[in-house]
Amino acid sequence: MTQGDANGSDAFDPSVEWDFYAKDDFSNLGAHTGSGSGSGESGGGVVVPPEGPAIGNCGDSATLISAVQGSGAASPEAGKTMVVEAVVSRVTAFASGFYIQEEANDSDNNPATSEGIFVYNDTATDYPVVGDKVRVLGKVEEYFTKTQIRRSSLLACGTATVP
Ligand SMILES: [Ca+2]
Ligand SMILES: [Ca+2]
Repeated sequence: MTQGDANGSDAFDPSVEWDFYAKDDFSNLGAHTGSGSGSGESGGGVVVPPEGPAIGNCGDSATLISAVQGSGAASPEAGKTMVVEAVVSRVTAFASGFYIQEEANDSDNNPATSEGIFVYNDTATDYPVVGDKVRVLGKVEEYFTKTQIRRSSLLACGTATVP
């Protein structure tokens, strides 16, 4: 019985530890919310819209490469996920990517903004060929002072004259 009382004081210790654990739990909660909400919601059958824009269909509105590039040294859109649609002008498999160029009528007629951009293939192993019109969804990044788009998905949209 006296031992029971001692156990009672033992129960106090875990309660002190519980306070500590609650603190631990709080920071874990922050980490959990990110991964937990994704798998939890999909597990529950709730459709979670993907982050950022969807790739859409060929011919849908897209961000102009000139807007992705901007007129400054670094892209004003770095870090964002965007969709562009343009014509493949060069394929550099050794650099794991290809260059795309806006169609002539998508040019902003501003020589300070580039109409071309490098698309880094990332995990994709297929390459378009020069003259393919492609619609690319990906994250805008600065890579060794050059702006690139890290390919997440790609739609083939036929062929076009290389601008
Ligand atoms: Ca275009
Ligand atoms: Ca331009």
